[in-house]
Amino acid sequence: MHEKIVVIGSNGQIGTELVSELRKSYGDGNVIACDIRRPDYDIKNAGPFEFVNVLEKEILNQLFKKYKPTQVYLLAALLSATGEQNPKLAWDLNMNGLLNVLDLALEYNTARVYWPSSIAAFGPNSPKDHTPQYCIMDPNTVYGISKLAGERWCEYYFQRYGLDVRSIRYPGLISWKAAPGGGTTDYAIHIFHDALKKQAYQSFLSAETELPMMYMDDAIRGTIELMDAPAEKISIRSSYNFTGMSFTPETLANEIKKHIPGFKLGYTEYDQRQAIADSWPRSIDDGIAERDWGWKPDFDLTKMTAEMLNNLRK
Ligand code: AKB
Repeated sequence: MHEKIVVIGSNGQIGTELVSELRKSYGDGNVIACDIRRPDYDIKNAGPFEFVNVLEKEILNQLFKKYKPTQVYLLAALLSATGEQNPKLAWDLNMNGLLNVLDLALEYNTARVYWPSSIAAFGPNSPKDHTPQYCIMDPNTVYGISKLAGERWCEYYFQRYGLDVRSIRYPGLISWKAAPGGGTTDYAIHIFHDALKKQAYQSFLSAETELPMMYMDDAIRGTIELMDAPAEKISIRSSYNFTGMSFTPETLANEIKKHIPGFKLGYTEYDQRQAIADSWPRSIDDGIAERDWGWKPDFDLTKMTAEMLNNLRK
């Protein structure tokens, strides 16, 4: 099938890299980058770009009408930390943005829709270690609540209308190309920038706060592999557990010290983000993703740290 792919939220941390990767496979002209902000990357020069606010349904409708996309990736969202500063906006964007896209995908016969969930869909009473696909989920951030509700909507649209929606529960994503977007796991990116600039970093999460993480190259590959998998292989229509590695600020700092021996890690005063991190899993069991579509991460802590430092040095 000739693919036309729309990526909404193309300027963000994931969108920036996803658009480049999709354009390599499907051709620059067939991947339409969309955001509310002008892209400052090659995205605009390489292929089509549209200004789109996912909450403006008529503009979104025009987008679907113009391109008749075969695939839509909806990445526009407010993340955990920013969401707590503006809970109503986070709910509105994360929920109504999703519903607008699901409705238009049905109306315009979009073959496949991708929407990301997160480890934030889990909560303080979810098992902390090797958190299974199915367990108690009691998120206590507005971001997590919107992700859990969004997962239920995705499954609902699949079961009720047959819409082929696919989703992954992303862990913290670590990348060097585009800035992170206001999450609790962002420390694991800031630490690399400060390690190179100042040989020191003040972490807003405590030394022993362990969280599931993944290097962006793995996240992009896994996302595209999920979208390319035959529909009959997809047994989860809410959102798949997905992980690459787990570490604490202290273990990450020790790995950085192997490259920058003088690196010093300090800690800031208590921050709201600590409470968010404490409510999330320490590690994730993603065995169903492995079984269904062959998911396997390539980057562990050692390989990711070396890659981050090499690329940021350039
Ligand atoms: C965040 O920290 O909010 C995100 C996430 C884990 O979904 N990176």
